[in-house]
Amino acid sequence: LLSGYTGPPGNPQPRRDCPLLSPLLVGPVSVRLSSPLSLDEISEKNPLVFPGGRYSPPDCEPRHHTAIVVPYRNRLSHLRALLYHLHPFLQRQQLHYGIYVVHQAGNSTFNRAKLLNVGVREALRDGEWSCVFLHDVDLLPENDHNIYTCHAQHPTHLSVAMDKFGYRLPYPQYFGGVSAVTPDQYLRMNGFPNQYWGWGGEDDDIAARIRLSGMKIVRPPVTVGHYKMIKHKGDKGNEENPRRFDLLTRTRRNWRSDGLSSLTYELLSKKLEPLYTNLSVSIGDDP
Ligand code: UDH
Ligand code: NGS
Repeated sequence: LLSGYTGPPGNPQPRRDCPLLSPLLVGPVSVRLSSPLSLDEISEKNPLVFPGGRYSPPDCEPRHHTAIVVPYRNRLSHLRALLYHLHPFLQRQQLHYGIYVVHQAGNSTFNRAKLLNVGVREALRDGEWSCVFLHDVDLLPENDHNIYTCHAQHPTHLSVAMDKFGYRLPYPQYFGGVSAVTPDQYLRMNGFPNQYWGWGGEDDDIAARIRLSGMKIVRPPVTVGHYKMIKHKGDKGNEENPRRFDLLTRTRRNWRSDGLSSLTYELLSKKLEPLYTNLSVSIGDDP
C-alpha cells in the first residue's frame, strides 16, 4: 500500500545501506601508467571528492571506512597516476575513504615503515576509519573486485600479483606493496618497525610481527590481486639497507619495544589538498 511513499516533504528518510556488492564494479581495468593530467585536471574529474581527498557515496550509507596511507617523497608523477586511478576505483567500490600522503621532509635516508606508522597514527586521529591501507605510490590496482576493506581478524596483503613478479608472489611470505590493517590489528602487532632506514626488509619485519602477535596474513585470489607497477630506478636517499638482514634476526626480540610504542616524530604540517591530505613529517635520520 505504501510502496513509493517517501514520507512528508522536508522529512528525509534514513539512507539505505550501500549494497553488499557494489553494482558499479567493472572487474579488470586497463591502467595508464603515467598520467599526463595535472592535479587540477584530476580534481575536475572527481567533483564529489572533498578537501583532504575524502569521499562518501552520495546515494547510500557506506558500510566501510577506509583510510589509504601512502609513504612518499619526490615521486610526483607517480602520485598523479595513483590519484588519477585510485579515486574512481574507490568510488566504484562505494566506500567512505580518505587518502593520506605521508611526506618525509628533508634529505635523510628514507624510512617507509616509520612513515607508515606516522600515517596510521595521524589518520586514526581523524576518528573516521575502521580500516587503514598501506599503499606504495607506484602500484595501480588492475581489478576493482579487489575490494579495499579489512578482514575483521587478520591483516590483509592485497598486492599478490604484481606485473613485475609475473603476476604471482615473489615468495610466500611477501608482504610488500599494498596491505591493510584494522586499528585493533595495528595495536596488537605494535605497529611497524621504526629502525629500517633505506631499502628492504621492513615489509618482511611487518609480516613477522603479524605472526609473532598471533595473527596470520589473508589475501585475495591471485586473479583479482593484480597490480601494475610504474617502472622506476632506485631513489636517491633510499639505498639498500645493509643492516636489514641483521635487524630481521632480531624481530622476535624487538617487536614489542620498537614500533607504535616507541614512535616519535614531528608533524610539520597537515594540509587538506583537493585530492589528498598531505602530512609533512620530520622523522629523524639513521643513527
Ligand atoms: N618511496 C618514495 N620516495 C622514495 C622512496 C620510496 O615515495 O624516494 C615510497 C613510494 O611509495 C614507494 C615505496 O616507498 O612505492 C617503496 O619504495 P621502494 O623503492 O622500496 O620500492 P619499489 O618497489 O622499488 O617502489 C623497488 C626498486 C628499487 C630496488 C632497489 C634495491 N635493489
Ligand atoms: C626482498 C626484500 C623485501 C622486498 C622484496 C621485493 O628480498 O623488502 O625483496 O623486492 N627483503 C629483504 O631485503 C630482506 S623488489 O623486487 O620489489 O625490489 O620487498
